[in-house]
Amino acid sequence: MIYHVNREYDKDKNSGLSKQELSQLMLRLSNDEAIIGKVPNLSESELEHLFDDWNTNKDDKISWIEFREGLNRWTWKLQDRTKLDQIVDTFFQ
Ligand SMILES: [Ca+2]
Ligand SMILES: [Ca+2]
Repeated sequence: MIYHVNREYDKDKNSGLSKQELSQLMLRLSNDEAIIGKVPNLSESELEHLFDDWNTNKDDKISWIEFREGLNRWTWKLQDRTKLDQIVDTFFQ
């Protein structure tokens, strides 16, 4: 699923996401919880930082591998334990 999304947003089909393509992809994810869970809206500078962080080989594009690994790291970093507990509690009430 994520792979498909990544391919779909790789507009120029160079097997990587440019900063602009990543921006469009993250916007889509922030508006669609069904794909990977809620992704927060990102500011320009946050996206800038995210791109640099995920682009581990510094070739100006995010490959599928980089995207997947970046997303994994990022999700853990953003994990809000209190919020998560609240959601789980609500779910089981
Ligand atoms: Ca591309
Ligand atoms: Ca890269």
